[in-house]
Amino acid sequence: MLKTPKSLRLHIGVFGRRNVGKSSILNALVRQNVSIVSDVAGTTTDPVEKVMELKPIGPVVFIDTAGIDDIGALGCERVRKTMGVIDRTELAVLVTDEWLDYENRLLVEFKERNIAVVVAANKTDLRQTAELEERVSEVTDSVVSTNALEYIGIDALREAIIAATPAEFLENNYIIANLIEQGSMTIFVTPIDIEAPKGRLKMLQVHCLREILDKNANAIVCKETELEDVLNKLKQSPELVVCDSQVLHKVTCIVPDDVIVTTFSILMARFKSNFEVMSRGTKAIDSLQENDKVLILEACTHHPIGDDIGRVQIPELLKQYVGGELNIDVVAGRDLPDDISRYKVIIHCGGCVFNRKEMLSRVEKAKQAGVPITNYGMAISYLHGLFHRAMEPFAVSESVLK
Ligand SMILES: Nc1nc2c(ncn2[C@@H]2O[C@H](COP(=O)(O)OP(=O)(O)OP(=O)(O)O)[C@@H](O)[C@H]2O)c(=O)[nH]1
Ligand SMILES: [Mg+2]
Repeated sequence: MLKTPKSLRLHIGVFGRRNVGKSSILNALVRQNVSIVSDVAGTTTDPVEKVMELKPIGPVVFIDTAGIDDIGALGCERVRKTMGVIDRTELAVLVTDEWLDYENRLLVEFKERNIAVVVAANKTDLRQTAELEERVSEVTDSVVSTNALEYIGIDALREAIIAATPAEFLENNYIIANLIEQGSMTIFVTPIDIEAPKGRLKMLQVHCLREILDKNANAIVCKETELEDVLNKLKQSPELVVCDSQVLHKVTCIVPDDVIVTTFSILMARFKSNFEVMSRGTKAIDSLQENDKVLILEACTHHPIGDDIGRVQIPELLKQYVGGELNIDVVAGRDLPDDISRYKVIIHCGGCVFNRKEMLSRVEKAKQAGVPITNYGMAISYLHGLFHRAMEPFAVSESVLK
């Protein structure tokens, strides 16, 4: 893999009203003309993304957005898209040339959602006084004066962004390394079926392999059909087996009981989501009754193929478990159905293509709607009676496991 996947990059969203200089600021920050600039209000319509390395943070993605004050039917649609970008924003650059109610509302939204904010008081060349900066300082402490046309204040803005970066992006945030010891052996079991990406491994698996190597530990990758053979060839049992959810049942039949077995999507729930909420949400499966509504959410929008896990496997397991029909909606991509409170439980995929913030935003929305949320790996292990085993490596309270 040549590049860090987008989902692992710090997401920096650039927000503000139309024409304040959002695209100019983004271009100046990345030193490239990636976003179109013009004096026509409403130039940026769809979010524009640019990935880059920002030392010392590392890989980031900047997202330019349409103005928050856009009007008309199309304008409303653009504002909706901009608000959607907030769901995946970890750090917001709020560009302004006059502090109005729009700015106030955006700031409140960021603060409520725990999103770090840096304000760029742009177009300094058009102002005689520091009135705007003083006004902003009353409501937030990170404000930088900029003139995007002449690149003035852009280095200071970059520094302010680095200073405001959430600690988890500066510290090491592991997916598997803190579950294994140096010198240990992990086996990855991954079916190479028609759903497997062509000619490569899933990025999550590559990421895990890299962490294992960094830890001076070892890994073997095999298909579920070869697992027994691989185990027979090893002189001692592996410390950990991680498999795709759809082969969990098969894998646990092969791997000795004293070996820890979990799934990639459970690792994802820990790495990218609210593990505690999702673990607790799993138990809601028990309360399902015939004809209840279940929402299955999938991050990728791939064309459904074969025994698709979200569309076929989980629904079948759920119906068997409940012993009757269920009303199951499967929704793929970024948009959530309007009223999620209609559902009895939400089952989410691992979310490899989402960043942590977007997953957490979804968990938060489920919480606000009062709907329990769980994830593919947890739900499948639960439905197979293997929840306890698949959750064993993680510190989960007994009340969740029972
Ligand atoms: N004088 C001055 N003009 C600026 C500055 N920054 C941007 N502009 C100008 O302001 C106009 C709007 O800039 P954009 O970067 O397109 O603004 P935007 O916020 O992305 O606008 P929309 O995409 O329409 O929402 C352009 O004519 C820019 O050249 C600045 O610091 N000073
Ligand atoms: Mg723009």
